[in-house]
Amino acid sequence: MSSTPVRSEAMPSGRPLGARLERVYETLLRRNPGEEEFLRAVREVLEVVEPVVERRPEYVEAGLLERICEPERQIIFRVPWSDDRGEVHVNRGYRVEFSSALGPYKGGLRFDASVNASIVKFLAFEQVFKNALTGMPIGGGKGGSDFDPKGRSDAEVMRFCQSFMTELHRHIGDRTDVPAGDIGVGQRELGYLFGQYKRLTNRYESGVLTGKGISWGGAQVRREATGYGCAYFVEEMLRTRGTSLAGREVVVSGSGNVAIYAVEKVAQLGGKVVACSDSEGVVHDPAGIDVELLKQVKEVERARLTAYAERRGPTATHRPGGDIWAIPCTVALPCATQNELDGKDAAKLVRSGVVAVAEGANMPCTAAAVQTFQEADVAFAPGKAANAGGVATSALEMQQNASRDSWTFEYTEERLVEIMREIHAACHDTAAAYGAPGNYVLGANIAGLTRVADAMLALGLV
Ligand code: NDP
Ligand code: 2IT
Repeated sequence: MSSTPVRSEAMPSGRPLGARLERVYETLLRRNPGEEEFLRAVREVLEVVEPVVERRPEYVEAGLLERICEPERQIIFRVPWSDDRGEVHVNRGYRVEFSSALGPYKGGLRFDASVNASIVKFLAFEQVFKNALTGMPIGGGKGGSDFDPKGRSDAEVMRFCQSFMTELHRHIGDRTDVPAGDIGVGQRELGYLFGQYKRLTNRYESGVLTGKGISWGGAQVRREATGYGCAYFVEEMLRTRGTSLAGREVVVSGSGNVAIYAVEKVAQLGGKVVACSDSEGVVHDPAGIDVELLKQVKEVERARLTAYAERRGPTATHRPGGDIWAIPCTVALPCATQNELDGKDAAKLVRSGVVAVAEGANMPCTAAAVQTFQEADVAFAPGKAANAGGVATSALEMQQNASRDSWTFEYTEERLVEIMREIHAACHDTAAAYGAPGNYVLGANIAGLTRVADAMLALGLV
């Protein structure tokens, strides 16, 4: 796994587009120079759009393609804060409010040194289609900062979050824009952000953020939802092929929020996760990852994966800088970050007999990797479908906040399972209806796009 997020393979695939779509893309290139991640995310959608506009010429007349690629609003702001020694730091904050056609802008905040305008914009763009696929009333947005919480004290993280929210609070609200977590933003950060929002506005407005702690307005299952949802999506893909996760060896990259709960649900569904990773190395544990130990190390102690390997005993080995995709498996779940699995990694997985790959992370597979999986007839689920369980459960949290209610874990998980089945069916059936059975990339993009586009048509030229 590379710790550098952008590789040349991160560029769009370059498959030809029709003349009109090529013009849309040229405008995009001119307006967003060098923004590789954003350009690839849009190109992936444009590449499957041709048959849609043939069936729906009114989309073209209404300028929908041009509008859907341009964020409604982009906010960039300064975040000054001081560390424990009194030294001043200045970070950059972002919130890209991409589309509010289906509901308030909705999407996470990422705190990581690699965050820049292209990354936030690509994540916001993907979020629009992902959120549409959930069938819930949520638009799409994303935000974050190039602040890295790793190695910072709680007090430093709190001061940073308070400064970040001092600016962000003017732009968000339970009916306007509802952030949540993402890389580097978990319950600790959300707590400090919510506390500052509450102080600045003098309102206990629970629905302004999701992913909150249970005692201060959070919902059951939100913490688990992305990883659980990803495992359920894989189970559905395998079911359509007459098989299941039971008895399979699975590799999950990352060891953060998404990865931990993907590991847990795969095990509950009868699979065995034999490896996970972080940006420093890989843990190979052929006896099966001990998820309780993983939670203790990563969530409670905020320690590194080396601590897991030391305490797990002889079954586990830690390989600094190791290559997780070289470990044999039949199901692979990339759950760390963008562009972590390239064409060569995909070829290795195909050689080792992988039958299903689902993106727990956002855009972890390069365009070349996706093509390799599709050519080898591997069931491949793009992130906007496979990891949509997180944001869908955020929408359930918003529902509970709006009605001042709280649901049980069991009931909420049932809702999540139902939502993931519906997303799978929408992708699967749309792909078949457009003559590309089994192509979940095409199915997800077209199903998401048509939901957003139909709402935009109804709302007029805004
Ligand atoms: P966390 O911060 O909890 O965990 C991120 C994990 O990925 C860590 O193990 C981290 O290792 C690893 N990682 C981060 N950057 C890199 C890198 N450059 N190279 C290699 N490994 C890296 O984040 P989440 O689990 O919340 O998010 C993971 C992915 O899932 C992201 O793509 C996110 O956008 C996506 N996602 C998250 C959702 C959510 O609800 N949280 C919902 C849907 C998608 P280390 O500690 O060494 O940095
Ligand atoms: O990428 C994502 O879907 C998230 N980080 C979760 C967004 C949310 O609002 O729950």
